[in-house]
Amino acid sequence: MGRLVPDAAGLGDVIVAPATPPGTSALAVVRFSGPHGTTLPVVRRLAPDLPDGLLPREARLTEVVDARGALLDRAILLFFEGPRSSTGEDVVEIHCHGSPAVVRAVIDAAVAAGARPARKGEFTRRALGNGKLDLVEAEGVALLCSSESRARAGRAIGMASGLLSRQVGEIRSAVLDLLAETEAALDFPDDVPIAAPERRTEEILGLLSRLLAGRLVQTGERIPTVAIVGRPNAGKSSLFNALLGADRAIVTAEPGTTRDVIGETAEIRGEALRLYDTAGIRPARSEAERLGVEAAERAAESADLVLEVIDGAVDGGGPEPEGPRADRGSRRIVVESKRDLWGDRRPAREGALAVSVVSGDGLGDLRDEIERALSGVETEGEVALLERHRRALLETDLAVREAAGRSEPELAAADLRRALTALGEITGETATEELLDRIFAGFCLGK
Ligand SMILES: Nc1nc2c(ncn2[C@@H]2O[C@H](COP(=O)(O)OP(=O)(O)OP(=O)(O)O)[C@@H](O)[C@H]2O)c(=O)[nH]1
Ligand SMILES: [Mg+2]
Repeated sequence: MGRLVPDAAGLGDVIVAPATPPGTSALAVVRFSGPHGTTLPVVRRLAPDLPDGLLPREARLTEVVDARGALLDRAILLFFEGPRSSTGEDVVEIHCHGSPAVVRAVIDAAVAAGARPARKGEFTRRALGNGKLDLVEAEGVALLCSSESRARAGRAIGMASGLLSRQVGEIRSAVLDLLAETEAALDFPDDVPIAAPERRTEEILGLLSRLLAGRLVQTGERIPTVAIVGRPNAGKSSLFNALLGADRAIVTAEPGTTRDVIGETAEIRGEALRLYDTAGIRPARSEAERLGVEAAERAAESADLVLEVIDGAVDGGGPEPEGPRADRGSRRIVVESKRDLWGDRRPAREGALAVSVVSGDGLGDLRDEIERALSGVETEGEVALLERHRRALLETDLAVREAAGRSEPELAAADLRRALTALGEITGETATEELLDRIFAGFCLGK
């Protein structure tokens, strides 16, 4: 049967994409989704020995072949029949061996069999279209799949699992009640008590301010950078390794060991950050050292946080580092190293945090300080918001306040409808295609 309108968005296509990241792993998942009855015929061309009566949700070991019938892999295949699937359509997952070559071959074979490579976020967009999740939940999924730290993942899961949507829903139903009362006052001006709307307005504003107190997160949020700097031999590389939990940088008793900037992603108190070890700063004795010192200074200048390491084993804590001393606006924590060598003879220098990588003393406090310096915000029990959500909530707040100040019910009702539109933009009921395009462009492939 021909279509009445051309399917420009490709909604009728069977789409395919890897659902797992590139690189080698034990398993990789290739996922298909298509309208009812379309997915299995495509998949059968890849997996010709699938039985006719394939049951939904039954794991099947099957051979996967290319267009010429050559064996690509033996894999587990799962069929989820719409609407009981992640997208609401007929979904097939092929769990193959986690080799990038196998995954590529399976995708190529799928395309030869009639599937189309999915666009960014296309699976989630189909799920949205089929009412499997709302827009906030879709955004939460995107945030979750780009989360590099536990804390960030924790905030995303609140969004992805519908926590924010439920709270927005609560506000929405309170606004709807208020609107109903306001409209009743329009129709039957004499019957409605005046006091009720005030209490309801208070309730709505209270719910809004609770939500607005939530932490703002950004999609594609850059992870913060932390540079460790100081004089040669101060113990920078030792601290770098200790914070990383791995012996990544070379440590020796010889000053000038580190010549280059070494960057690694670390997790501190659940937050991901990029940690840099740098060359000790002193008048350079060679071209390589000079370049290393310059790179260290650049790293310190561009970092969100600088850990300035002072050698506690040198008399009196040693001279001040000559390098990136001047305050260039980045936050810094002064760390006095090697506490095990001096800690029972004298206190730490003023304003410095004493640590020892040998005894582990002070490392916990340092992690807390780093976390505090980078966030400055308490994270317990908060609801994460995207800037887009915050703007819509502020718009709702304004509209509800304006409604409360009106003496004419017609005008109040118009304000409240504006509030409902703003709330609907958050969960997607009143979101435009343009907004959806913008949001889904930020998704990863295969989501
Ligand atoms: N006892 C003790 N020794 C430490 C501690 N931290 C570092 N050291 C020693 O101090 C020396 C220098 O350590 P590194 O970590 O290489 O110092 P660095 O600042 O990276 O030095 P450069 O790369 O040369 O600038 C090594 O011999 C370490 O074993 C500590 O907490 N306690
Ligand atoms: Mg070093």
